[in-house]
Amino acid sequence: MEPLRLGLRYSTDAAHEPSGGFPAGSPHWIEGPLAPGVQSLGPFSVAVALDAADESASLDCVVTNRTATMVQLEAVVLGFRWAAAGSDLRFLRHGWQSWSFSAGRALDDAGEPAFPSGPWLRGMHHALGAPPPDRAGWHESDLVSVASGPRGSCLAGLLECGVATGVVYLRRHGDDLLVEVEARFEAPLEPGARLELERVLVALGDDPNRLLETFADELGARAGARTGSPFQAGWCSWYQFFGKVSEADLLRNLEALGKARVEFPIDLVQLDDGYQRAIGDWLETNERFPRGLAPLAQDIRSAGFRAGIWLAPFCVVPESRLFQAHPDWLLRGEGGPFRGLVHPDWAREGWVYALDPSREEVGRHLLRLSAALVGMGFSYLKLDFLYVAAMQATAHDPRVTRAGRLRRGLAAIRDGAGDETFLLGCGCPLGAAVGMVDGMRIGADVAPTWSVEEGARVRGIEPTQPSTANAIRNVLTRAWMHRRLWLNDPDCLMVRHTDTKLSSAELTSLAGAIAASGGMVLFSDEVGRLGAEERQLLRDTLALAREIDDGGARGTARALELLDAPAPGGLVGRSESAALAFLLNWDDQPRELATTLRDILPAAGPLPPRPALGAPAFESDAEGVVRASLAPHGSLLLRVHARIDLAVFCDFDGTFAVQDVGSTLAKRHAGDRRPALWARLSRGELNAWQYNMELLDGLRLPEDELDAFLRTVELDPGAATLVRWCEERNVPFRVLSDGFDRNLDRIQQLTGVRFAYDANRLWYEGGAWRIAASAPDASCSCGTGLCKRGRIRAFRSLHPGACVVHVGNGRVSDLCGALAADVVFAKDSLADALAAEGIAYEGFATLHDVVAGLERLSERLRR
Ligand code: 9PG
Repeated sequence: MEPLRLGLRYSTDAAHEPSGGFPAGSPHWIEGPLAPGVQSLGPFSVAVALDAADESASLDCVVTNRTATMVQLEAVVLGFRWAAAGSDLRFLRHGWQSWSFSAGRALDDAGEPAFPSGPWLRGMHHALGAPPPDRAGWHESDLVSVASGPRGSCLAGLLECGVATGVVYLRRHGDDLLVEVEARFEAPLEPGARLELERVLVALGDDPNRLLETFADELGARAGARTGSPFQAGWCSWYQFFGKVSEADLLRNLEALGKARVEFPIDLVQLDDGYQRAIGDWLETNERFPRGLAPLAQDIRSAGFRAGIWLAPFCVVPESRLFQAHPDWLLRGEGGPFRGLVHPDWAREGWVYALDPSREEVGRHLLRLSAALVGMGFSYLKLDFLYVAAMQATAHDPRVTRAGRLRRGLAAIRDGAGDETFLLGCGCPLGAAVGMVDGMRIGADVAPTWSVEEGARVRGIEPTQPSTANAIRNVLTRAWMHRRLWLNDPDCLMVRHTDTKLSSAELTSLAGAIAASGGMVLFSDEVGRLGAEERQLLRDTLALAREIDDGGARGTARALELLDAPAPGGLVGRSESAALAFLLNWDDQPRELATTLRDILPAAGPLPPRPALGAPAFESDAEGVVRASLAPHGSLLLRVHARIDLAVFCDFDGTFAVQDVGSTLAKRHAGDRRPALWARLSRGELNAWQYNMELLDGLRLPEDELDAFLRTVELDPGAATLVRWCEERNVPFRVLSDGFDRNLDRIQQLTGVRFAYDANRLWYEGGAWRIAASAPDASCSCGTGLCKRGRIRAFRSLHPGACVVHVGNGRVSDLCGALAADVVFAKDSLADALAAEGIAYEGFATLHDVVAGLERLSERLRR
């Protein structure tokens, strides 16, 4: 990649140039060579710092207005050439916000297709309502793009942090590829003012997926991405009830979810659009929610779920009290308040207006709003239609850029909601939100139809409108963002066969895409009406998605043929010990699929692939070719077991963590009942799980007291190193705990150390603990809720060649696990028990010793 030119778009009659408004006339263009150092260009002096490595370079630009007058800086452009790239190229057309089209296109000479409508509609899904006139013939992509051809791949993007908005332009020039990153600033620079632009990243490589992962790693690191939330599983009202949801609908489903809790391990219940008095008045409900929001949040919580709620915090309609009280808080357009969108169900006239977060008062309002919702008991906020704040409109403070308005608004919401509340971005420009949200919708809405229904299509934005195909396309093309920028929300799963036009094959394809992505799983069906098969599909999707999400600290899913049209052919997610390959037929016709799995998964183990989610019949031969007949929009989801040489299972209480969480809590909060139960346990009248049930089920331990205790739990000093050691070597690592999922999730969040685990279930109901065993084995003498021997045997049956290590400290559940392992690291009473039986083990003091032992062990296994 060769740096080519540095250009600026600006105008000097800044007085009547609104921030982010459509430029009145054509701005000036000035350019010089793109080279490290300082140069004067028109009214600016521009300093470029270049940090180049073998295959990648990052560029930091500082622009200073060296004149005595205000200058409107529209954009800074950094241009590069990829010489001899070849002529047969495809590239990723990446969209601006959550719902925007993102997929591969041919890098032909036509450039970005003309938009069939005006700049206002275009501006909902593109950073720019209209590309600069000199971009005719260029292809366009928002935030980032990657181009690929026979000679490899090339990425360019802006590491947005809430100042500029990045647009990437690409065009062929003979056999070369020209790539330019436009950092759109669209704000005034005062005399002498100095602007540090966000870093531009360019990189070459073989694999477009890997380049995008690197881009996301860098962006996440610079913007402080929030990626540590536990796996999110829940229920959402929207895709069953849409805008007509009532309190009765919610309570009925809440009850059904409570009853199905062990069957569906979800802990979030989220109310969507339809409760509010008016768009803008989020704390007041309409007649379908007569009790208001606070009692509802409390009902959800006392049923043992986290309460989530939808709002469009930057949207306002004239019918709202907010609009009437503060008409001056709105972004402005030509001749009046700026119209952010049209939504006939929301406003009598249809127009929806946008709050202007460049105003301090708006920031205070947003802060109070989110604090009020969290105060009522909501700990998950789905923030929707966020793009309206960042559209090209006139702001009160023109020095706050469009990306700055979004980031300021989100920061105010975060301040009010606190660090612990899960914020989901939706309809959200992607770059500027990194570091602000915990989860992000990365595609269009799903719908109970495969494609957008004939009558509903809006010319130009069809690929962004609600439809299951539109949603799945982005699940595949944006998989690389997961746990690098946030947790990906692929949008809701629907498993029902009634109230839907989706065929069984299409429903299963939606489920398969979500599962292989390892993203969030929210489902949206009337729970009580689901039949046995539908419930099975839901259970399996939850389990598979969680397994993939557990597969690494960052997302593992990669699109197959990322840049193919109309969309990638599939997605492969990896767990610690297997891969899930999702292969989709995008055609409206049946299709014969023949795919060589070896190419997709180099290290497949000896066992043949197994179908998941009721995949259609398939054949696989010795060469690793898989054949299947796929229905229209149907798919094949295959679980492929990786070749595993070494796997590590580790106890939690007293081993991975210093304290024994369960027994400390029991001592403190059920101390009086403990001696009698302990005596019965010792006499063999109770087994370990029965003892837990007697002691802990119904325990009245206030949630904040539990939380205060969990904050004191320390991990073993070598815990993080052990997890990293395993991840770097593709050695499956899993905590096996006879403790509880809720506590393990919380401890991971508090310590920032993520790990896969099996544990028993814990939830709160009516303020008291409820517990359920996850994998007891009546035939095993351990008597625990999670038989470790059973887990290890299940693993071995899939990975017959693996050397299995167990690490532990206890003489009940750990002894059970140790007896099933090949190599045991033991301390405390486990060591004594093993010594007494004459069974070999390696002693340890901290998990650092275990890492050293594993190092030696893997050395031996290599020989
Ligand atoms: C609630 C919904 C759901 C959904 C969101 C969002 O282009 N459109 O007209 C359009 C309408 C609705 C929409 C997206 C786009 O859906 O993604 O999950 O919360 O709002 O109104």
